Order: sequence, then structure tokens, then C-alpha cells
Amino acid sequence: MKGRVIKSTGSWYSVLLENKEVVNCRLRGKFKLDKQKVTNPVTVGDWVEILVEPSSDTEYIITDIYPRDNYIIRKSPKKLAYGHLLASNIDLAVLVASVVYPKTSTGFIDRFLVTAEAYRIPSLILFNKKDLWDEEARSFVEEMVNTYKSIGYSSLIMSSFNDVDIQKLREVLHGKTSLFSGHSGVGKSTLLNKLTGNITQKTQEVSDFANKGVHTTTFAEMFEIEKNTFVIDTPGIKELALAEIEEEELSHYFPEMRELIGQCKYHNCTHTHEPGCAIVEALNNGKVPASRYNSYLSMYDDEDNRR
Ligand SMILES: Nc1nc2c(ncn2[C@@H]2O[C@H](COP(=O)(O)OP(=O)(O)OP(=O)(O)O)[C@@H](O)[C@H]2O)c(=O)[nH]1
Ligand SMILES: [Mg+2]
Ligand SMILES: [Zn+2]
Repeated sequence: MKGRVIKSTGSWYSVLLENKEVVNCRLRGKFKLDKQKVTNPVTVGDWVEILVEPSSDTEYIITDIYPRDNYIIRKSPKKLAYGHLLASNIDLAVLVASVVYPKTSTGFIDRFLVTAEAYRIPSLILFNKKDLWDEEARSFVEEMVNTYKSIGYSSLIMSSFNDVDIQKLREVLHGKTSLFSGHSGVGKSTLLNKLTGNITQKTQEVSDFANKGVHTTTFAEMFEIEKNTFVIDTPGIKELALAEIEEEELSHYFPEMRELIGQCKYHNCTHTHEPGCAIVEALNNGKVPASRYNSYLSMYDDEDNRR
């Protein structure tokens, strides 16, 4: 039988079958020693082949993993040099952002976009909690939306508590597998509950966990919000490490810079200090937004320091 992994807790995997049944599966031993350097060989979003354990008629085992269209991998907190697969087969990476309670910085947004570019996954910036904004916050967001639009990124301005907005989001997500990511407290699980029309996920007041440093959602889980439309709710992230991205290739993941690469005076230009840099020239002409260039410099520095 073919199914899709919707949850993984330790050595057990929940697999959604075509008939909507969810069964608990274990892995066959051989997957544990896969040649990939990952701590988890199977992840949420994977399509798998399963069969009933011969010695029982209630237990299932995963016998095969279908090739992945893509995946997102994070550095494993436990095992250095190993990655942790967060999710796979994603059509849309949604960054849920907020300008208040809690604030998402442009630096964080740009890191997310770079990561999605590196995995070749289309992305969407979802500015949530608009009901909390004053005039200043609103125009700040609108400016950001315009900046991102000018370089080809779509945004959505919304509130989890506005039914018209939820309907618009539903249309954007239709027929896709979308990953919800972002800081703790931005409303990922609240949005998911609105989309499913159920209290499927626990949510929590920002002030509560900000003080305690607790994340409400603790592992990635996928939900089918309508036929063939999936949303993966993930735990909040504080920081985003740029997994597997070398500093020399960083500018390739900024679409507005990508088109200028090759026009710099020096072929190995890092776009940080060299004369005759086409990207710095575009920055001065306003074609590369200043906030984006600042994010580039900060990510470049990080990679430098890591070395
Ligand atoms: N005012 C307002 N509050 C919201 C909105 N969306 C969510 N919230 C509130 O924000 C708080 C955090 O929401 P959650 O959905 O738990 O946040 P999360 O992103 O899932 O957080 P983690 O699971 O910790 O990563 C809750 O108190 C929600 O009610 C919104 O659009 N407007
Ligand atoms: Mg949550
Ligand atoms: Zn340059």
C-alpha cells in the first residue's frame, strides 16, 4: 500500500493511506543505516510503501521511500555534521511573519527566502496579525510587501481571525503541500486550526511562552485541509542556519542579484568591497533594495565566521 507520512515520533510513523485511514508504522532495519548523513531516514511529507508486519495483522512496516521532489534539512542539534530532515515534497514554503508580538526581522525573512531558493521551493511571506497594527505598522508592512514584490516574491497580509483572509489563504494553498514556518507565536497553528475548521493543534498566548521560552508546537505534523491539499505545521524557530550554502554561491539565492552575476569587474567578486561591482552599482541605483543587501552582508559574515 502507498501512503504519506504525516507525523513521526521517534521510531513510529503515522501514515495516511488513500482510503483516509491513518496507520502506525515502523521502519525496516535497513533504512536506519542509509548512506545519507541524516538522523531521520523518513520524514513528514514522504510518500512510502507499507505492508502489514507478517507476524501481526495490526502492525505495519515501511518497506520503501519514494524519491523525493525536494526536502528541507536542518542541522541536527544532537549530532554534528548530521542533518535532520524537517519535511519533504513541499510545493510552497510559507513564512508566517509578524511585525508585533513577536516581531520578525527583515534579516530573518531574507534568510528564509534564501533557504527556500537553495532548495528550489517557491515561497510566500504571510504577514499575520494585521488586526494588531497601527498606521505605522501597516505602512511598514506595505513597504516590505512592495519591496518583495519588486523582486518577485508574493506576500499575503492577513489576520487568523478574519474569515475573508482565511478564504484567500485557502485559495493560495489549494492543491499544494505547504510548509508553515516562522518564529514561535506568529500564529502558525492558529491558522492551521482555522483552515481545518477544527482545534487540531494547541495554541498559546505569546506572553506566556515568551517568558518561559516554551514552544507550543514541538514537532512537524501534516494535515490534509481539503482533498489533496496539505499543510505542515512546524515548531517555531529562533534562528535559521544556512544549511549547505557556501558563501560564494550566496548571491545566487538572491534573485535580484542572480541576474547581475557575471557583470562585476572581478569574476570572483564577493560583492562586499570590490571596485566595479555590478551588485553595489544596482544597490546605488535602487535596483537591489538596501535591506536585501544588508541581509546579504550579514549572511556572508555568518558563513565567514563559521569557517
Ligand atoms: N491578534 C492576533 N493574534 C493571533 C493571530 N494569530 C494567532 N494569534 C495568537 O497568537 C498566539 C500564538 O499563536 P500560535 O498559533 O500558538 O503560534 P505558533 O506560531 O503556532 O507558535 P509555536 O507553535 O510556538 O511555533 C495565540 O494566542 C493566538 O491566538 C492574529 O491574526 N491576530
Ligand atoms: Mg504552533
Ligand atoms: Zn560584485
